[in-house]
Amino acid sequence: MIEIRNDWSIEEINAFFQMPFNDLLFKAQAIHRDVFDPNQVQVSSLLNIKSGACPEDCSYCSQSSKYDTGLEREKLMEIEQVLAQAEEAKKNGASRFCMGAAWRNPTDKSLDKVIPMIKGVKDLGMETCVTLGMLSQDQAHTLKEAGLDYYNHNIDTSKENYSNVITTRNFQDRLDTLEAVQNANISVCSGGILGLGEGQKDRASMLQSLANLEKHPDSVPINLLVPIPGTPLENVAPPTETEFVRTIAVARILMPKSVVRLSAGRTEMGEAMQAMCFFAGANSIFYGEQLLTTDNPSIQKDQDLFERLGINI
Ligand code: SAM
Ligand code: DTB
Ligand code: SF4
Repeated sequence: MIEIRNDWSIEEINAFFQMPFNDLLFKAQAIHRDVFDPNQVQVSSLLNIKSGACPEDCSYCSQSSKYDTGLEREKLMEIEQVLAQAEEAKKNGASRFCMGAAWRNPTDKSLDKVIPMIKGVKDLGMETCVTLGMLSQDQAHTLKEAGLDYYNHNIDTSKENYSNVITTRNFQDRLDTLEAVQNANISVCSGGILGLGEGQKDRASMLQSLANLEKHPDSVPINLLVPIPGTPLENVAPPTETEFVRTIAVARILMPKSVVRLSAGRTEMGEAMQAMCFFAGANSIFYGEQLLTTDNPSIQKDQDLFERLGINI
């Protein structure tokens, strides 16, 4: 029986990070196959429905108005265009469609425009996810009533490292929104980014914050920073490959029943690296040529990868 805990100590988590690599991966894989089909990966597609001009200063992001990244600002997409993209994603095999907006938080007026998009995507028979920034409790209830399945809201890094990366909000703001989403009975998708200049202790602390939430996030995206020219983090050295894989493995061990998503950064990862992430317990990816503003591997490339690894979507 797999035990679900939310009282992980930082010492226990650091000890996982320090295990011999093979022992760590073996442990993570054993837990993984106890809970999930080890050869099944869930695929979600992303669409940026509102691009650029975000008032936040997240120092990794192409869409912050504080940095000159050359990204064009665009207003909220028309619903017809959104639904056409969702249909395309469904045709390609995606089971969930995730819509992102470069907002600090949605206004009630803008939320009213997103609601029909959620309903439209649901009517296509897909699971729905949105990521719109901070939410009030009322807004979370409104999204639930619209039929929303998942809300993505990443804690991004450790509480200790947070103010080095973002200064326009604090770590607690993120936790407050996660609580509002959980209170509204919407499934939570929350994870972070590696490669922000954090250390191993930060990775452990970030996973501790996720794993000690009252309820584990249903989905935990682990992103590798996609360096964006013009942002403060454009030249930060990436984590080593094994450090990245270790983080996936520790996420799998701490949150056995959560779906761990190998998220941004896959264009820079080879076949063996991605295979190792799946072995360590990742069982979801973003599928389709585009993430929000940056490239993702082509569908053909991912289909070839799955074929070679014997993975079903
Ligand atoms: N504005 C909303 C928010 O911040 O929650 C939603 C969109 S925001 C772009 C969604 C997530 O994408 C961020 O929380 C961050 O984890 C991830 N992200 C943004 N830029 C990234 C990058 N350059 N590399 C990797 N992940 C990134
Ligand atoms: C998540 O954790 N990663 C996705 C999704 N949630 C919204 C976003 C990745 C963004 C990568 C950079 C970009 O394309 O702008
Ligand atoms: Fe805005 Fe989200 Fe980008 Fe931060 S991560 S600048 S909140 S779009």
